[in-house]
Amino acid sequence: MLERTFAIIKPDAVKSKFTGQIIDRIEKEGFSIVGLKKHHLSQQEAEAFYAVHKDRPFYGELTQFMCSGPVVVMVLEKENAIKAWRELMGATDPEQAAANTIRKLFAKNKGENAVHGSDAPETAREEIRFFFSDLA
Ligand code: 3AN
Repeated sequence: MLERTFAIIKPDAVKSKFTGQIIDRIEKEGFSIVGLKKHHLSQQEAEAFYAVHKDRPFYGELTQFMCSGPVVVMVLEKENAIKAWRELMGATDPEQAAANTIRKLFAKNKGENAVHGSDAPETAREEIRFFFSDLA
């Protein structure tokens, strides 16, 4: 089933100039980029976007990091895009991530981990709507 998911290239990877390499990999893996923009999140936007994590101990660190510099937000389309993008990202902790995944190649640690991806169809719809109201 052709599906859409939502992706972010996080501030660490943008700052390190990995944007081009990550986008190149996304296209080589067969995703179509349906939407793409560079955006600098406000603290308020980061808190709203990560509201599901508000009770986690790393919430403050996570939201501050996500507005520490610009990000690239994207809507990706492919067969089973949600699962395919999470597989391509790799595990949250780059030390646990499989070889050749984006996090293995580009992430610094569990917090500064290069990319984000929606984890389920409902979150994908909500996250797409958050940044791309015209594509939701
Ligand atoms: P994933 O992004 O792999 O779905 P989640 O949903 O467990 O991972 O966590 C959401 C985000 O919170 C992660 N992408 C990461 O940036 C951050 N995060 C998760 N665990 C930690 C941690 N122990 N310390 C700092 N940040 C974390």
